[in-house]
Amino acid sequence: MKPIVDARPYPYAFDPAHTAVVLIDMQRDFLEPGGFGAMLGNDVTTLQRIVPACQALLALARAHEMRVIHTQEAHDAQLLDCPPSKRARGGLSCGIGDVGPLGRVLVAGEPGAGFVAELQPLPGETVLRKPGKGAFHATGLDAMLRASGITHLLIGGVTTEVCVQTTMREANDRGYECLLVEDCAASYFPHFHAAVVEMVVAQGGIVGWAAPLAAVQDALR
Ligand code: C5J
Repeated sequence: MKPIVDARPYPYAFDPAHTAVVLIDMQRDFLEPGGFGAMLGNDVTTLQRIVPACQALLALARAHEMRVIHTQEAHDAQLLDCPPSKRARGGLSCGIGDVGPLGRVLVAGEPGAGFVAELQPLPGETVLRKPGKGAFHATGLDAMLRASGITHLLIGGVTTEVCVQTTMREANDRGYECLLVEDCAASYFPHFHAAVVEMVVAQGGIVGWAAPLAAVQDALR
């Protein structure tokens, strides 16, 4: 019998052998003072609050030998994969590619692009660098998932209405069965987070399912 999560809008059944946990962009640039998110004027503490829940989600995935994918929004050093339009957004005096307190902002290999200390990938887990907001854009994610027989995604990370929601919509359109683990995702704007959860489950689960981490843990007991 497959585990069944008490989810909205209706129960979500999944086989851990065909399920990946996708943790979106839990990077210092979004969660720590001096990073990209803070430079845009955001209060990063709203994102820091989900770190313990994300640790618990990773622990669950590891205990049940689920595939784990950590995505990372970061550009190459020459910014060849960063559209000028993206760089210009926000009108920042120190923006993408510039040197800030956490190194060059959103550039691969710089301290800010790295994951927060509590959520470091383990050997064997996938780190997926992505230049866009969605994890399927300009990456090999779809091919990688299909090659591994992954059909279901448990999704968390930041920020709910930007990279998490974009990725979930991309995945849904590609036929993946997606569950948003509500308390493992966060926005700088809590009302945006709440709105995304409702958007996902509305209309019979038009984008997928949503449930708290405890419901996923219960399903796997
Ligand atoms: C943003 C993200 N918000 N990971 N990135 O620029 O959501």
